[in-house]
Amino acid sequence: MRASRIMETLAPSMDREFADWAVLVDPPPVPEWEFFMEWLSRGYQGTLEYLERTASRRRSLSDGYPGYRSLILGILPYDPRAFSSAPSQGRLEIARYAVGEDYHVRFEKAFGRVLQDISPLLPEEEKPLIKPDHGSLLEKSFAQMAGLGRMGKNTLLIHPGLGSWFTIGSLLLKTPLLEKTVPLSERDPCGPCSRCLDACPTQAFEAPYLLDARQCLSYLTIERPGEDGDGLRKSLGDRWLFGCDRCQEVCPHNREHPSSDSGNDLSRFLSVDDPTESDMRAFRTVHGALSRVPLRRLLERAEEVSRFRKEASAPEHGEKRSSPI
Ligand code: B12
Ligand code: SF4
Ligand code: SF4
Repeated sequence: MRASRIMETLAPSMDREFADWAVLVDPPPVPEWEFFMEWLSRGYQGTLEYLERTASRRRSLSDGYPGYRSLILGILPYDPRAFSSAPSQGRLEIARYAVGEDYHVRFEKAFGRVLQDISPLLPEEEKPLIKPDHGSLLEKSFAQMAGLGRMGKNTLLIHPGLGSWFTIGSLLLKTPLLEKTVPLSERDPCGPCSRCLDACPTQAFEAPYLLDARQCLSYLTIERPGEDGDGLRKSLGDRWLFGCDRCQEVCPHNREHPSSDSGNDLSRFLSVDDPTESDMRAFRTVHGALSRVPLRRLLERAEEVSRFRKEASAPEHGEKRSSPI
């Protein structure tokens, strides 16, 4: 009775805040957990120790968050400014998910408003948890279980209507609600396509659905900026300051998105070759997710790109070095 009353209030609230959403109640362990453990044993997580530390908690909701029974998943599309200009030659670029307000903050605000709506109906002892990204959950696997999409060969969740240009967040409740899921599409989103695997500038995919994070530009520019243990930075190219979108740009499921050159908002690009500290500070104020990386590291990465470009255009260098991206 309580569950259906909460659902009546929750549904319009979630519709208002998210592009799509689902509710899982007492979900079973995620079927991909065994694969996740195998992935860790191969060392593909690199320095992301938190994945190892929380590995057993990632098996199921009850392992990760004992006592929590409802997992409310929300999908937030990227900031539209991420698509208002085509990639701009010569400028430094950030991945589209990082455009605008940090998505962790966007989730906290959106779920915060949902909670305001439903909290009069929740029991007093309820302790809601908002978990965007940093939670001990295999989010894509739960989202797939709820029918919000299927994983593509690029390892990202592809939603039937939204492609993969979105982030996933969750709200956990101890109160059992009613499930709201969509039957998992039988259709494999990829079929014989392998564009993402072919387009990856660092060949970070060992195989379809299998990414070695240590080789991924997103890891190298965000999680491990400034280090060059094994010479990987040479393959970073001169396009990305923070993150990388190549395996999403080529995906046919993202074609419908207004990612063409309509509009002319260049806020995703850093328009100077040698940005000063105050340039970078201002840039980071617009794009909150960049605060995950120390300012000094961002400046070092910008310097690195600038150096690559100078080397590539130096006459004694012989043949012009072309960007791998
Ligand atoms: C660690 C991490 C990273 C690492 C590793 C990425 C990775 N693929 O694992 C790095 C730093 C490289 C990274 C990069 C990016 N990330 Co990230 N990342 C995460 C995080 C925190 C954990 C992911 C994880 O568990 N990886 C471990 C490995 C084992 O999992 P996996 O590769 O996803 O493998 C799964 C499937 O492929 C499947 N599987 C594997 N093999 C097979 C084989 C078959 C046959 C089948 C059916 C299934 C299958 O099972 C696996 C286990 O779930 C999640 C948030 C979260 N809490 O889940 C965000 C998350 C996955 N990242 C996200 C984003 C946006 C990105 C970037 C696009 C950011 C950018 N633009 O730079 C890139 C994309 C790179 C890519 N192609 O994945 C979003 C993805 C949204 C979506 N649409 O799917 C998430 C969900 C964050 C969020 N809350 O929105 N990320
Ligand atoms: S984000 Fe870039 S580097 Fe990482 S897997 Fe995708 S294309 Fe490769
Ligand atoms: S580019 Fe092709 S293979 Fe890669 S995720 Fe998209 S549909 Fe699948």
